[in-house]
Amino acid sequence: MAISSPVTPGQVSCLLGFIPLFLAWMYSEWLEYRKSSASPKLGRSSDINLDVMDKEQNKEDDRAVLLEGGLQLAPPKASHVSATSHLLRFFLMDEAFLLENRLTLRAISEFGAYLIYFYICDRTDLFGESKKSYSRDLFLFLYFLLILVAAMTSFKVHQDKSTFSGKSILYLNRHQTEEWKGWMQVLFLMYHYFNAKEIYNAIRIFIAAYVWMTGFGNFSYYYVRKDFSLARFAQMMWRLNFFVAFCCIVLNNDYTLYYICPMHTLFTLMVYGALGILNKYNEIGAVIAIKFATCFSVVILVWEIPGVFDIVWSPFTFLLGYSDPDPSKPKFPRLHEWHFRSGLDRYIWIIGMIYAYYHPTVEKWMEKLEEAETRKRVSIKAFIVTVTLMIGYLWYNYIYKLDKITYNKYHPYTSWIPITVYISLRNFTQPFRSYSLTLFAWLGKITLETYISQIHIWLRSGVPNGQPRWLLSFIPNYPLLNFMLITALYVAVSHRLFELTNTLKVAFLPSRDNKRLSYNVITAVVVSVILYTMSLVLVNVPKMLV
Ligand SMILES: *C1O[C@H](CO)[C@@H](O)[C@H](O)[C@H]1NC(C)=O
Ligand SMILES: *[C@@H]1O[C@H](CO)[C@@H](O)[C@H](O)[C@H]1NC(C)=O
Repeated sequence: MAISSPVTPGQVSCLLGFIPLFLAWMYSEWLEYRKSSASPKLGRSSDINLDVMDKEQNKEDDRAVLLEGGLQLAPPKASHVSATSHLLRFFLMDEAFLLENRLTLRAISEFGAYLIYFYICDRTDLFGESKKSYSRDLFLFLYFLLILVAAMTSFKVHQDKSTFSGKSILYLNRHQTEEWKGWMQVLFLMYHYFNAKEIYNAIRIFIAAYVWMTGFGNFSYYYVRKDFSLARFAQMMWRLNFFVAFCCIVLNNDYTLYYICPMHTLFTLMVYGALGILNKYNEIGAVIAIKFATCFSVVILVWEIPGVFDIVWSPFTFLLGYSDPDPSKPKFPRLHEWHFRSGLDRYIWIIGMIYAYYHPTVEKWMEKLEEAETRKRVSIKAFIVTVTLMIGYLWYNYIYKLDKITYNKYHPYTSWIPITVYISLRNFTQPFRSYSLTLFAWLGKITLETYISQIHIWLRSGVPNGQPRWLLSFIPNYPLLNFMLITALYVAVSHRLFELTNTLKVAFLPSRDNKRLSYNVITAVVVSVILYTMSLVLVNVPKMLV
């Protein structure tokens, strides 16, 4: 098994960190086994931890669902966990401690195992690779097949969750948003797999739609819940960056190779900042208007005025710089990729915030419309649908059909058109609003993981920072069979990674205990620095000896 690039200190530190945790997990399983065989009745006691965690998670989810109905909940009670030195207990191999944290250790081990799998698939020659090929027929066949399957097996009519509060239907329901993400994600991924160049422009729209949702979702959340706490902030960053951070270290890639992650992190921070600064005055309409105007001005300043972008971002080149190692590609400055990616969707998150702000108004208006007499209702709706379709058609004809380079120039200013058309058509009748295909919603939940994993365990990049130009191949010469096998593995692993990110988040980022949270953060930093120093030495000593 040949390794395609030299080992980095980052990789060595991950391994050094992983091995003791893995051994500790094995040991804790053995302790658990011994305990349960000694007293069978108590056998499952340490699973409580996970149960509690699951419940916690469900509670969070429930609250989020309620929130979408515009309900406010009383702040939950603070729970105090003593912050005795966990690290010390770990080093002493304290049995009770290991038993208590067995499931966390298990999650870490599983997570580590996937990263090793990523490395083996992408950076060694153990498995083969094959070329991408595009056939429109096959592409559409697969997509429509998936829609058929989804429609037959997972069609669902959602009952409105907030009827008790007097509202007739939840216009922005999670199922719908997640389903929307799913629709787009499948096409986005297939676009990469089959190298479907002809839908390039559509892919740009999908990414804009994700960014729109970032603005929309986060605005609604912070506007209603006003939770700008440290814990919440840390959890948000964890959700967006935990997995990708490890991918970067283990595979020795730049952050911007996974450009979706820095982009969403940036826009999430912008929404957070926009609402968090002077958040006491958010109820005042004029303040919100000024905030929107400020957002626009910041974007115009940074992205539209030549030179400003470089001044603002060049200190972050170490984090956001990227160069494609492929010698056949033109050489650009390190920040070029980041400029391009962040620039394409620079406005759409603000549009998302504006839609979120007016959402309750539109909702009320739509409720009234639903109650209006049939003739009036039908004619208003018909009018809206006709206008929407016309605008959609004009956009398609004059903007979408442009070639890729020209299209990209117009994209930042026009991407709101197709997004608005979709939203308006998707919501125009009440039954239509309440349907969703849960299979797509399920896929929509794990978009971040499927996005990151595709590069390594579905496609293949081969070298650090390489674009995924090949397909991973387990069964040579059987492209379709291989596609099926690889895809099943890939989706399953992505789904597990999604769950593990959550499990570990609950374990390491307590919601209502800032002391423990800071303690965990400091510990993580200290441990990483020590591991990294050790690895630097380990990697460099043999070189110096030679
Ligand atoms: C309509 O549906 C989309 C999802 O398909 C949702 O994101 C949006 O908020 C809805 N619009 C309104 C006005 O309710
Ligand atoms: C905020 O945006 C990020 C990035 O898209 C997303 O993952 C997260 O779920 C959003 N938060 C809320 C509360 O909608």
